[in-house]
Amino acid sequence: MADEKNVSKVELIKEASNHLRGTIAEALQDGTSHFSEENFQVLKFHGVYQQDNRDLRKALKKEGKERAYSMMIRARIPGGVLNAEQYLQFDRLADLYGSGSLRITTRQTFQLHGVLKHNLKETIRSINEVLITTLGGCGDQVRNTICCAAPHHGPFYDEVRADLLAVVDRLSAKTHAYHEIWLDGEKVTLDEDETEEPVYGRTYLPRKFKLAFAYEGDNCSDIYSNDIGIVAHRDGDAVAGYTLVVGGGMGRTASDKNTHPALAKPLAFVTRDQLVDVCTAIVKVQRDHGNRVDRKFARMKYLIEAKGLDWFKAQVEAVYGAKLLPPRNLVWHSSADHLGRHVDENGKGYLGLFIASGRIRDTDEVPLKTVLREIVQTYRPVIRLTTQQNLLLTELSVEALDEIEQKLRAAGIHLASEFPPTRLASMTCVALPTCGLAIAESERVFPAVIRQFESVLEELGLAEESISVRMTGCANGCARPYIAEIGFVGRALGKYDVFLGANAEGTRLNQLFKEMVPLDNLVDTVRPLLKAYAEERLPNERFGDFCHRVGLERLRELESISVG
Ligand code: SRM
Ligand code: SF4
Repeated sequence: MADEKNVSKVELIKEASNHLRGTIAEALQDGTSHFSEENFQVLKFHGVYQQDNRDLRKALKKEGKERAYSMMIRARIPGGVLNAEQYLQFDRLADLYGSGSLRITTRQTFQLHGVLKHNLKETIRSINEVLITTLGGCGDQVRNTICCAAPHHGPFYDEVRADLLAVVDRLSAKTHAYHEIWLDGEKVTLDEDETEEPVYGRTYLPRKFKLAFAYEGDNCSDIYSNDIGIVAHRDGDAVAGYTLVVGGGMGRTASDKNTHPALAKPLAFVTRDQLVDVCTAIVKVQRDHGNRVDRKFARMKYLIEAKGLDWFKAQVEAVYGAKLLPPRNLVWHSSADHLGRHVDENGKGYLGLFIASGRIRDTDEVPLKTVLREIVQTYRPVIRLTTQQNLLLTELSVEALDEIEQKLRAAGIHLASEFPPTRLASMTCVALPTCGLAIAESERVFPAVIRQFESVLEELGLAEESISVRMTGCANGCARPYIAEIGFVGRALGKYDVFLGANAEGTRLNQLFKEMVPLDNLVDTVRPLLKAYAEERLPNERFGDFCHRVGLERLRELESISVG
């Protein structure tokens, strides 16, 4: 690696970081408000993003002052499962050191925003105190591994959970740097032939790497947008094995037509015994062959595209040491989140709450954060964060569910059944003011967009339809907008590209319909298409399928007639 030419700057920083130490420990003591570029890159591996308040940038610059720096901390919570103590710790830290809100992400974990550099160590230490790590929250390694959040019980689900944890364990970074820096762990001296990172080596992976588990039939975790999607098949009450799909990813760069989102493709069927080793082999193939020169093309999807799936499979088989079985056929019955009131296989109740944009905060109108804290303190539920930024309160008695529903209603917090179906299927990314890559608003403007959208649906007699609408503040695709029936993707401040025609199962990408649509015109742009959908749809046809069936040309015609 050291003598390879032209590797990207981040590769050099990783290599020089001594397994992610950099000079973070020293920088934590230097009294400044922010980290150097090198430490900024290394910190990501520890689950920390250095950000600044972009609302204040211009004014501060004018006054000759430095940016308002703070840190975003992203935890790693495999499958999104938290106990009450862990939830309450995040709730507390958000007020104590963060900006007062908790943010559920599209990969079912928590982010804390607004943590000042001098509080960073104490915040990370406190997260670890409740046995949650932030190592692997970000960076060029395996990120938080996601899974359907429904609280199922029984041997099949227990086996999937055990396999998920085994995969996470094998593919997590092993560096001692994390303990040394944040938990004042002893420095460990290794023998010469020992390595701190048996899977990753000195330079980790070429790029971020994402894994998702699903139970066959239920694609609520959007497996096709991951580097590896792992689908559990049933054999009676046990796991028969897993179909692996590989090479998914949403990211693109608006200015480079060669970049694009991709859906993962079926690779192989593996038994439970094979799963961890085959996943490790896939990661190693990407480690050794992925692009380390141009980060725009460093995700595994581009390696598979460049070399072909057959080549890729042969490499995986060579590293694993045996031929792999062909993948099984995958059929999806649902991809909706597990919202509303349910009783699980053990007779325990659970309540799936819709959390707009995953943001848990108190506002003047709704004390959401306070009420959730009180509920968690009183009923001690197991909390499950979903991959659609929502939250499930689980393992509750039916009486407790009644009481919780009453408390929520009394506080003005709507239950999932009280929202229009389209709202429940919506997502946004964070974007401004914290995201350094945002070029347009998302989370902050979406409430007005979705309300306007819902009134058009109502007017057209479509209020009961579920149409997935996802918005992002740039082309990176953090809310997976390219597998939404309607995707609004920020292209410039106040302007969005509109994508249409993905399906509800998450197995078809949408297509670019119109570029640079002003925020105020987004809903009017799709209104004529919704009208045509209301009038011309086939029985049970979803909006995404309608758009796909009639095609872009006709959709554009409909829109231009209405504008004209
Ligand atoms: Fe993301 C970068 C937020 C899920 C694709 N993402 C970022 C950063 C860290 C911006 C940065 O690099 O400076 C954003 C921080 C914003 C903030 O202020 O909090 C950010 N991404 C998010 C979250 C919080 C969005 C949300 O609203 O929930 C999600 C956190 C997930 C987690 O817990 O790990 C989040 N990001 C995703 C997803 C969806 C997913 O994984 O299912 C994607 C698309 C899938 C994929 O990876 O292809 C995604 N984020 C990106 C990309 C484009 C990657 C690429 O291959 O090109 C970037 C930019 C990059 O990596 O250079 C990015
Ligand atoms: Fe930031 Fe873009 Fe991701 Fe939104 S999609 S959080 S704007 S990187």
